[in-house]
Formats: sequence, structure tokens, C-alpha cells
Amino acid sequence: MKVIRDRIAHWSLVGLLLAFAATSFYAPSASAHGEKSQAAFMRMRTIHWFDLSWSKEKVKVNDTVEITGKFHVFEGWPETVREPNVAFLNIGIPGPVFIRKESYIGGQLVPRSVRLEIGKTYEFKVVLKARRPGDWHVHTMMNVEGGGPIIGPGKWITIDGSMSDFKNPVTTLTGQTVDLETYGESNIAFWHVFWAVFGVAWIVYWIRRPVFLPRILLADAGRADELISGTDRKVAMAFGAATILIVVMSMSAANSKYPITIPLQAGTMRGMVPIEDKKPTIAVKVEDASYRVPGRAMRMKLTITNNGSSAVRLGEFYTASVRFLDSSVYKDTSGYPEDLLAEDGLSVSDNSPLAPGETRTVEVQASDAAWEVYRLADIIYDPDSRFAGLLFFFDAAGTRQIVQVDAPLIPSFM
Ligand SMILES: [Cu+2]
Repeated sequence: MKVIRDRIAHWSLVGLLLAFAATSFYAPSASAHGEKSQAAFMRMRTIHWFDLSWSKEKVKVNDTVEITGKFHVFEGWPETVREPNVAFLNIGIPGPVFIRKESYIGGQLVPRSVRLEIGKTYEFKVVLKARRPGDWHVHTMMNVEGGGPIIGPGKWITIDGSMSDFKNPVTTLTGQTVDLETYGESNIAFWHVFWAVFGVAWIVYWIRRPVFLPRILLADAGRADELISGTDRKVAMAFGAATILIVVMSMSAANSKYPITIPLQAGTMRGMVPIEDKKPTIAVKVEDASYRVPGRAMRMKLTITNNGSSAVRLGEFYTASVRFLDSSVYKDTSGYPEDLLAEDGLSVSDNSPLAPGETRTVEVQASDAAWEVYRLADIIYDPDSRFAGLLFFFDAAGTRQIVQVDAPLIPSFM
């Protein structure tokens, strides 16, 4: 019996050590930060980010990086996400490794929430200033009240230097230039320490004498009055008076040192100016769309009609941050994140120029590891198996037209 018990103990210990060793060596590096775990159909059917550009990939502390681009608020917004009546253009980074200097939607500064309209396309720009050295995965994102974060494509940006060099100067309307990195810090520290010491002094005054048992016994014996002397009363009055006096005096000192102060500025901004969407002269009908389970590709049967005046070819399909390109038509030069760019991921059964007036039905396949890595394949678990995306057509001169597609996406198992 004892032998068996010893064996169990022994092997449990070995198991525990193995488990510990295995987990301590397993340190995956996260390359996506939240978006992969979101429902695929929601990523496809909320906001389409495109024309993104990053001014730099490597910066020094205090340098700025500009992220610009456009986003389209999809017409078929899901019911499970509240409409973006109160939305905030955010940046997805692990803490303030950059600070946001400016952000604009349609040329207007947007430090507050904004109201976005479904179906519209907006232009945005975010200016970031580097703060903490490291390699950071920077996402543009939109926080929607009642819907949560809608995460855009993330790009790795390297910051070199030392965080102690970081400066964040701002000039107030009273003509004073302060560094927001440290402004007010010593004042906050002073007042918190001051009142903590004040409180401690009050406690120490009483605990110099025996605290518990003698007092309980005295109080039980009906002699509680003897526990508080005349001096104690004076000290208590002094503490009370000092507290009120210090509060009033320091408040008036604060008022005279900072005579001009304003309330916190807040309130949703309406009237964001969208881009004038030109109606595309190309009509696309999705006859059907499907994807293999398991697999890393989706296919669509499209009937494309060119109502324009020049011949066009399909160069790109975008869905949920992933860009599938046909490299014979279009090549990316924006430095789009590699893990989201399928440089040759789009194959069209017949991608010869579609002449004006012509209609053609083609088979389009969008295939890349990103389909699996970014878990778009997980649409199989979603309660709404529909996709949405953007198609980019180009004519010989390189003029681009964007057509939005939206259709059911049917899995195929055999
Ligand atoms: Cu990320």
C-alpha cells in the first residue's frame, strides 16, 4: 500500500515539474492583438479600412508617425453592434508607447467621440509621437459605444532611443509652456503625502498609549470618560480646525495660482464630413460564394458589368483587413502589413480587360494563409454566415474604382 502511495506521489511530482517546464518554455509572441478572436462576420461587416499608409516604420523617441487612410462604414451593419452614433477614432497599442498628438476625420480634429453615418466613407489621419522604445504593433481602430472595439490592420513600428528623453510640451492659453509628461506630478505627490502624514499623525497621537485591552476594560467598567483628557480634546479641536483651515487656504492659493481654469471639454461631434463617393461605373453581382472547411481560401462567382468608358481588370479583394491582390494588375507600395497582404492571393478565372459595355461571369478565388491565421475561416462558428468586402478595379491608366460586395458565404465540406 505504502509503495503504491509513494509511486503516486513520485509521478505526480514528475508530472507537475513537466507541466511547469512545458509552460515556462512556451512563450508565444502575439502578432495580432484582439482582432483574431472577434467574430469573423463582424470583422467583415462593420468597417472596411483601405488606402492605409504609414509615414515611417522606424522612429526615434519624440519623432512622429502619421497614419492616414480611409474607412467605409458598411451598409449592412450587424444588429449585434450598436450603430456608430457615438464612435471614437482610437489607436490600438499596448499602453501609451506612442502618444496621440492629433487625429482627424475628414480634415476635422476629433479629440472626442463622433457620429458616423452608415454607408459613408471617411478619410482619417492620426499623428503619433513615439514615447517608449521597442517594436510595437500599431492598429487604427474605432470604438463604438454599445459595440466595442473595431480593430483595423496593425503594423509593426520600431521606436529607438530612451524613454527618459520623451517630451510632451504644450502651450496653454495663458501663455505658459508645460511638459505634460511631468506637469503637476510634484504637486499631486505633495498633497497626497501631506494628507497621508496628517492622517497618520492623528492615529499616532492616540496609539502612543495602550490601545485595546486597557480601554475595553475601562469602558466596560463604566469609566469611559477617563479615556479622553482635556488635552486630547484640545488636540482634536486643533486637528479639526487645521484641516478646515488648510483646505480653505490651499483652495484659495490654488485659485490665485491658476485663476483661469475650464471644465473638462466633452460631447459627441456631429457633422463629420464624408468623402464624396463616386458611384462606380462597374456593377458586380455575387452569384454565389463559398469556402472549404477546412481550408484557406474562399471563392466567389461574380458577374461583372463594365458600364464605364475604359476597359477594367480586377486587382484586389479586401475583406476584414486582408488584401488579396492579383499581382499582374496591382502591386502594393504602401508597405501594407505582410501578414495581411496576399500579394498574389487573388486568382480570377478570366482577368483579361473587360471592355466598356461588356458583361462577364468569372470565378474568383481569394486564397492566403491569412484566411486561417486571422481566423476568417472561423466564420463557420458565426451565427450569420455572410461576408462583405471591397473589390478594386483598375483601368489601363491605373484609375481605380471600388465596388462593395456583400453576400452569403456558404461552407463546403466535401
Ligand atoms: Cu496587434
